[in-house]
Amino acid sequence: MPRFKDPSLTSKPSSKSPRVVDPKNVKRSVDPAALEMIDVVQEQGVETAFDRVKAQQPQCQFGYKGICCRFCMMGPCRIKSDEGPGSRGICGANAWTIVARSVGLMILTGCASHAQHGNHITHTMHMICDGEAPSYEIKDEEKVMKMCGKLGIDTTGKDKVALAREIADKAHEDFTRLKDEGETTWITDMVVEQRNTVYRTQNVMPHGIHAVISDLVTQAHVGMDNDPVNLVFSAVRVGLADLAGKWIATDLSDIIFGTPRPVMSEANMAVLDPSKVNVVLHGHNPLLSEMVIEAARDMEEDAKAVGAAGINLVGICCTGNEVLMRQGIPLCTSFSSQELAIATGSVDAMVVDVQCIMPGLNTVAQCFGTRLITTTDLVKNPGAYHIDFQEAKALDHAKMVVEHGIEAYRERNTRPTHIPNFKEKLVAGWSNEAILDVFKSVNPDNPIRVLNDAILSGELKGVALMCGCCNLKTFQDEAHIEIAKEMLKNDVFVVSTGCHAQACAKAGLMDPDKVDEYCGEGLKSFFKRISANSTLDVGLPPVFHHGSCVDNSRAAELVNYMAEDMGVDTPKIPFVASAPEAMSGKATSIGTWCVTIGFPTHVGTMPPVEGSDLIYSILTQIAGDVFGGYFILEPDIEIAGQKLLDALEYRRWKLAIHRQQAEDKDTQLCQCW
Ligand code: XCC
Ligand code: SF4
Repeated sequence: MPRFKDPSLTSKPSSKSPRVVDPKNVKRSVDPAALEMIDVVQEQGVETAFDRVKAQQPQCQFGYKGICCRFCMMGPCRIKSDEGPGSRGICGANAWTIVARSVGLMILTGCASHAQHGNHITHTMHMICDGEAPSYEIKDEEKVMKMCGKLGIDTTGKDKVALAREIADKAHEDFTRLKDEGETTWITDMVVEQRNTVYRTQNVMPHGIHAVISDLVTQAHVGMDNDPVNLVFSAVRVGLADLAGKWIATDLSDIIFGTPRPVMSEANMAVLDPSKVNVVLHGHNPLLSEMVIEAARDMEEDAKAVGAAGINLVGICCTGNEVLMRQGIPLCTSFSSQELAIATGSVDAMVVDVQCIMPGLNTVAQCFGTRLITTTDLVKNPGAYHIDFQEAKALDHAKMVVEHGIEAYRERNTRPTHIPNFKEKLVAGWSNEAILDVFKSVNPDNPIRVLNDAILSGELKGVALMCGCCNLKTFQDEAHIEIAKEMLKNDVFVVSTGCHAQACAKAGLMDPDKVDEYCGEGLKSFFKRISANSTLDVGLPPVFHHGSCVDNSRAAELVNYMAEDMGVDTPKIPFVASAPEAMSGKATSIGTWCVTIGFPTHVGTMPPVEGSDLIYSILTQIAGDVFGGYFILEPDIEIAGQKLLDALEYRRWKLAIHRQQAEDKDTQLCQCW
């Protein structure tokens, strides 16, 4: 059971805080650039998500609670009463089954998206190793060797390409393995042994990623699984498959493009430059964006030939995070304000691949002369340009993207632009490898011990993974920034991914000059200690940019390193997760594995589960008993911060007691649990 110091706090929402904040207010952001652009589009009568969220109010309460079903054509069915025929769908499914199926479906879309991302990179790695994708290379030999170590691949006498091929083979097996053919390697070889045991005994260990997805889809069909608990446990298995898929994506991306290292850059709309050809890289998968970067380097002169000062690449969403982490490409904005970036009138081309590409984009693009370019047959948008991006001809196809940008710049001519003058500087690129390198200056033999010791000594209060989308049910970035500040003030080491990282970047929370302003005394002294002998040429920022959404795998790796070093299972570690503005199916699948790995996991926007008291209590209570992690559902920003700090404190207290006992009895820490 989760415990909070203040007994009035529980994992359920604390107060009557509204599910949709200030529903009729269109100025739904705290980002100054976004607020300025909302005024601009309002004046011009250009419709964006900020208008549409208002138009959708009030939202359907059946949908909100998860108690409507459209899974077959006898429906739609709604749960209208507590008893009698109105308490079930036509087939007899009750609220518990309907909620479990519909939430399971959200988790499925998330897992499938991350799996598609991972299998795309796996396929490309095969092509690279077979000489079929000459624009790419196996760049990071160190990561190849690290992965061979983790996966038990014998390296003797093999070069990096042969080894990369074996790694890709293992990943391919993880996607395609069928039931009774073994377990998912990117779980079994990545988490501590105690976790594997829990996953096996609870029967949630995934076999193959695609098979696990297909099983839950099957269970959700009309006339299939009517046991809500069984459905939830299948959804947990899908959550773990999500973790495996994204972990593969991270590891293989590092191998192909290099493991991120600290890099300086800037964030927010003033990174757009009206004198240059502005090309926005938007979506998720670095296979496309890395090539566009290379193409743009080759094509500077072409841009100058049409009168531009050069080519300016900027990022949005997780593509933005990928290219920021590895190449220092500046960040333009995050999910909710993607249309507003186009409304600056300065975006010549926006190239997209997969995920978080708003269907509303092209309408705005057409108003402002922006060429929206889709690149995969999984994402098309009527009226947009389409380049069928093929890995075999990656650089040629990327050049076509840049050509569109140059052409659109020529057409832009003297059309006015309006770019809000806001940007912040930042340091990104904090892979675990980069973080451990910093710790090495204190403890070269066992760098992770530096973090563990700081927590055990009380200098740090724990670690928080802050992640997830922006959701216009709340004000963009407000909860992201306020909860992060609360963590920093209370000496919590914050790693951040996805649109949370972008909120922090835009608010200056990744600027090393802001450490004194935002961090508590413990965190400040920790940073001072670890940077004293470090050879880094950049400062340490308050919040550490840990990467894109798939890179939440880096947080899973970090907690496993910590647990391994302490000799305990992952739920014993003072490590919490928070998605203050979760929105996508991917956020639900990430939240699911966060709980199974043992994180108290805060979600600030309510998932559609409140119509089933059973599912609701599984998420907030029973999960804690079974997996050690549990959901904290809390829209109230201040109380959410308190709950996260309480959850960390409880674990620190427990860890200290057991550590004392272990010392007294001269046993391993794990034996006293
Ligand atoms: Fe999309 Fe990854 Fe969410 Fe942002 S955070 S809105 S999923 S870009 Ni992952
Ligand atoms: Fe209604 Fe059952 Fe069909 Fe869902 S599956 S729409 S509850 S009849």
